[in-house]
Amino acid sequence: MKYFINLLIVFFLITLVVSCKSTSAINLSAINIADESASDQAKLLYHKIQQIQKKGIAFGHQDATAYGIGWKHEDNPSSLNSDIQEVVGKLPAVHGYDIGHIELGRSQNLDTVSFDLMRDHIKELHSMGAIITMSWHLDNPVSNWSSWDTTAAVTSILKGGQEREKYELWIKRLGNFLNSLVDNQNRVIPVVFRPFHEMNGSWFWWGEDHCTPEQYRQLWVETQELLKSNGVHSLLYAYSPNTLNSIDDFDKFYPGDEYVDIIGVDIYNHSGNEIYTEQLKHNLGILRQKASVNNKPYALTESGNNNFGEDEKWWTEVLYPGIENSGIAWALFWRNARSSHYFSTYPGEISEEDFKTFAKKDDILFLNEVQRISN
Ligand code: BMA
Repeated sequence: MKYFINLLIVFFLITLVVSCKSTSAINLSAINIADESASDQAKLLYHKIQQIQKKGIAFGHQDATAYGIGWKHEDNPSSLNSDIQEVVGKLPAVHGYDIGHIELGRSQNLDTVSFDLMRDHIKELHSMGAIITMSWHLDNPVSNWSSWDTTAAVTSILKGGQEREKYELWIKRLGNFLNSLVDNQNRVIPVVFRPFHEMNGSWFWWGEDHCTPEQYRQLWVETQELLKSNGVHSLLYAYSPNTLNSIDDFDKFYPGDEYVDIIGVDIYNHSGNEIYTEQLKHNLGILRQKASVNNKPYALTESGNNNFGEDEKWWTEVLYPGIENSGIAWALFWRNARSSHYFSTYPGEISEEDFKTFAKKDDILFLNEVQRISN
């Protein structure tokens, strides 16, 4: 009996040593990200993204659990629902949110998602191992209209600008929200933050025709400084232009390696299937080339088919050939807002069966698979 107990103790000690080794094997001080005071949680997220990239492509969906086609979370608040889960029985691994209107102190974002609901879902999804990413369709600080109002505004919020004070207040509100996202041990939940996206297009006030590349870079750097001075250290910063024609397009507004953690690109299927697949290959090739130099993880930060029409096999025949072996850590599909504005599938949708086939591919990862990838 004594021998047996001794054996048990030895076994217990070995297990302890092995499990401690696997956590301490991550050398956090060797992870250098844009925020030099980044939290351990942010560094662990960075590490997790690097691990995911080695295994496959995490499937992401915008506002996945807040609403879908024909339902919203408030209708059935007791459980986490998602169009994707209804189709394949699994939740997405990456969850995108937009925090537009947090700057105004509102209780709901620009798409009427309540910030309280967003916080609750982020807490729950993070505890299950999901990755959280955020875009920011902030209003135009000069005209007080939307992100799509292109009244000149960038210089007005840079240091010394007329609306600087307002912008500082906006960042304070944003910072308060980000710091309110805490796990059950009161640690701030890390987020991939993707501000001022699609800057190489001209549809947003921070876009190509509305500021110079220098002003854009200054906006990026000053925003990062303001967030840090508001005590926000939970972010990985993602730079995501819209579909690129060349590597120069990528470089034009790039804030610099020391201010960016993840590189991405937003590509929608606007001009037909063949062009889309080609754009994916070409653009993800550009990211791969950049990453081979700056060693940053990269992702398809927004995508989707905004006109499924007859595209029953869109997932396996149009999207997949463009992303397979690309090395991206994730692909995030935009929101399923209504049947005339959706970017992923849902029950009864034309590409539903094909999505099931796509989801079975070894390299397409859902929450249950990403959960197992340790920090
Ligand atoms: C856009 C559209 C808009 C939405 C915005 C922010 O691409 O989906 O309806 O308000 O994203 O989510």
